[in-house]
Amino acid sequence: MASLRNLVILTGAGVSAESGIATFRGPGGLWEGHRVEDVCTPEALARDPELVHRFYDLRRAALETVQPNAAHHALARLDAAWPGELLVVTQNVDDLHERAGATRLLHMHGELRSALCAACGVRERWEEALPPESECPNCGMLALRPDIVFFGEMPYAMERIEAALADADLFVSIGTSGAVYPAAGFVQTARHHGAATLEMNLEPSGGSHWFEASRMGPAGTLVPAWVD
Ligand code: BJW
Repeated sequence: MASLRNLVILTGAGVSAESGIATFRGPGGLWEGHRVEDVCTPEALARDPELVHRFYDLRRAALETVQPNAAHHALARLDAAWPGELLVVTQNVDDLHERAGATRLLHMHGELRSALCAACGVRERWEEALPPESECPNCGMLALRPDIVFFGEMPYAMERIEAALADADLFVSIGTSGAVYPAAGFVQTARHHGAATLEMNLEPSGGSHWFEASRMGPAGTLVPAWVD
């Protein structure tokens, strides 16, 4: 990696799979019996807020029982050691990257440990299970919801991500199916701006053909081998 200076690393559910957090698609995917595309929507939240809140309360509670794995730790080591620009853009809503020590990190699809006020837009740390009728500590409205980017909503920090992709020398995608946009299009953006591209995934993803190089296998093995 001697001639490289600026790295953008996109992570998805496959990075947390070996920590025991289920991926979204494929056997044993998260919303069993439901397609994630059908339930992770603002309409589903409006229709049945209790169900959606209960689901995220369970997911948040489950964070207590999982730990970062070798892939999270390797990326945190890279973050600490890399002298150039580095940005880890995670689609994951768990906090395993930061618990491993990541500092240059963006959660583009939100965070389980955060609450979003649908009225004023303030984002607060989710200290305890907040029922749907909780008041926003900022504006007092009864509008707190999980700080999760649902389908049809704009992911976070897109301007910053686009800028990092435009400057990237290397774009690496780890553990994502490439099924969800705009993240699935980052490889094309990075290539357009001249970056080298590398995919690491358990199996070829929907976007594999966009990458110049690929390594197939579990992230907990591939990522430390790449970093160290
Ligand atoms: C391993 C492994 C191991 C396993 N090691 N690997 C038609 C065409 C194009 C786009 C659209 C369209 N219709 C609608 C859209 C837009 C839509 C979209 O993309 N829909 C698709 C379904 C087609 N996107 C949106 O609505 C987004 N917003 C948007 O587009 O705004 C407008 C906009 C315009 C212009 C610029 C920017 C924006 C919002 C998307 C929000 C996604 N939210 C979710 C919900 C989280 C809820 C929750 O956590 O409960 O985010 S969906 C879900 O999918 C989650 C994930 O972050 C996301 C991606 O999933 P990921 O991480 O790839 O997981 P999997 O399970 O799919 O794949 C795991 C991979 O790991 C697999 O490949 C395994 O093989 C691998 N793996 N174990 C390595 N050990």
